[in-house]
Amino acid sequence: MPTTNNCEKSRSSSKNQNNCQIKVMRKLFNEMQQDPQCKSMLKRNLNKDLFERLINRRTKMGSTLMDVIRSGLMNHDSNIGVYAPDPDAYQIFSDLFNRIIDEYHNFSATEKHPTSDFGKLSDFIDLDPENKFIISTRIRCGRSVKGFPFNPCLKEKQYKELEQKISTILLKGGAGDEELKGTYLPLTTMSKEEQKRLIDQHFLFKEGDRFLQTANACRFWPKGRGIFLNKARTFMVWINEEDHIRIISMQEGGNVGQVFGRLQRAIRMMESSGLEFVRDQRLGYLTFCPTNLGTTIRASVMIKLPKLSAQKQLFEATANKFNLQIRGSKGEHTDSDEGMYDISNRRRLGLTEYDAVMEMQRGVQQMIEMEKSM
Ligand code: ADP
Ligand code: CIR
Repeated sequence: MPTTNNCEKSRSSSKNQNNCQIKVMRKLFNEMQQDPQCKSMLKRNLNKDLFERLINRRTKMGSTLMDVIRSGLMNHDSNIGVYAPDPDAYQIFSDLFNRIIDEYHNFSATEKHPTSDFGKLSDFIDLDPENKFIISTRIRCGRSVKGFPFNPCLKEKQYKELEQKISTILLKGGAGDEELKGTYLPLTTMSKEEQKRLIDQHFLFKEGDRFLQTANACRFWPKGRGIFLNKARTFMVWINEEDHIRIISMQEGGNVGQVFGRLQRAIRMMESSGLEFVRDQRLGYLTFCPTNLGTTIRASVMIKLPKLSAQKQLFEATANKFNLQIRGSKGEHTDSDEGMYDISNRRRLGLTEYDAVMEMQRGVQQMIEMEKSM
């Protein structure tokens, strides 16, 4: 990882410090552009001209270009390399974000995200009724609470305020819906063993993600962070990890309809609680990472496809054909364990919630058919 110095770390509007930050940013930018190993969307989309054009811009909250690109400058193995330090950044740095958003979601600068539509639940099926391929199915979405900035601009007090607001709603919520009832476990009081167990079971977020750390998303950790989860471990909410809120529905097997139905009930419960979420006219729900904009939905299966995955090129080409993303078995930036892969819809913006989940369903259905015929 490239190094940075102290002056880069301080957020200040004073001219000297600003010049110092710009000097560091130029150096890191040049290092990234010259690194043949770096294949990130940041590198591809931020040319010298655009870099110089954006270098002095600031959002209303004082976020700079450095706040947007720090993670990509310091992690040359980033896929994307940018984050929005606050909601306004999508506007102020739109010349960079729009290019990356178009490349990732296939959503041009003139397009508008459709209104929410979860469609007909009965169209979603059990993808693996004989339990031969799919270990589990998970669908998650993210939400940002109105009136609060994103991670790099959140103060310690605001992390705690968000945690208090969201956990109170969750502990009260779920009236009449047993599956949505549960307990809140703050990270501050969780033992390391319990934390490891929950991570290994795929319920809890991992700690120390360097992409998030360098984006200034882990300040005051573990304060204000935690997980709400139901008894059956089929519904959970992450508080203040990458986004203010991550709502997750998951269960063993391949029943997409049951998982999506539970997620919809959880979203309705949160929406009727009085919490207001940040939604942009053009970009849909706003999130910290531009890959999560729009519906914010990532619908995935944890799956074993030994024959198809042995043919790496065909496996990847099939995923691309169906707009799917292949991740390792312990989340993003991890490897596959025992031939297990996490396969999900890649696009979340420019399509409805129904379409995002359907995109995963169709693609995985096709992959299972291919596996069976091999
Ligand atoms: P996110 O889904 O929020 O983008 P990650 O890729 O880090 O974040 O995944 C979070 C956790 O969810 C990881 O432990 C990952 O293995 C787990 N996970 C993802 N999809 C599934 C699935 N279908 N079944 C079980 N666990 C899953
Ligand atoms: C990266 O650029 O690789 C990290 N900041 C994570 C990006 C989001 N995830 C993704 O594209 N799969």
